[in-house]
Amino acid sequence: MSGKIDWNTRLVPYTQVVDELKVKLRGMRKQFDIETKHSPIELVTGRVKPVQSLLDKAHRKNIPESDIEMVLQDIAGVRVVCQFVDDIYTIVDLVRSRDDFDVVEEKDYIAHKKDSGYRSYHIIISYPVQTIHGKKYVTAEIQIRTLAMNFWATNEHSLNYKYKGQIPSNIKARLKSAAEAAFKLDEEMAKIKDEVQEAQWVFRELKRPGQGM
Ligand code: 0O2
Repeated sequence: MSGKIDWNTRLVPYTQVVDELKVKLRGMRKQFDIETKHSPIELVTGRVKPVQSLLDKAHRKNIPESDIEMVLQDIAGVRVVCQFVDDIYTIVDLVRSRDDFDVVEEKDYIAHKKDSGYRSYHIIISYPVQTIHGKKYVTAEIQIRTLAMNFWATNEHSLNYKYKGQIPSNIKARLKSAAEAAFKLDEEMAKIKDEVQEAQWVFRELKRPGQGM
């Protein structure tokens, strides 16, 4: 249950941050599409954590409501999904090199996957956003992962929700082997990356206006 804080008002700058980050990351994707044969960005999504989910997470972690903004780093979250594992590190370097926000922390759940089997690269940033009350620094989380990692994480997330965090052990075991399979898929695709990219580029060129198809 919500306490004294008016979260609808408090979350407005977070919504703006998510919107701005989506524009910027999609802009990067567009630029790659025009200037290169292969964009390391497949898709970009984003969300502000719903209030109830925010309060539930704070409750689970014993965080007082007044400390939520200070402690929870993923109230504003954007996700960059890539085709190949290499692409993730291209995006990580690009994010690090930007001067419109600061990188606060990096969590490499690819080199160090979570016990659940979760893999992804997280970058926590401090983003200056202009509000009607002046500049506010908002913490946001950028999750960068492959399509295979995303498929696994989305399914595991749904199961976690369904079982309220208590996934039965037989399903947990299946999820672990699915995580291994997703890892293997990323490895195998990396081996034929050049072939795949060339084929996709030819296909894309064919679809350009005035090229038939
Ligand atoms: P939602 O619904 O995506 O917002 P914690 O959440 O306690 O594990 P922490 O310290 O808050 O971890 O930060 P971390 O590790 O960066 O994780 C934050 C987010 O990463 C999670 O947010 C998920 O989106 C994703 N994530 C982390 N671990 C897992 C996992 O094992 N499985 C899946 N599917 N996603 C994971 P929320 O708040 O859990 O959920």
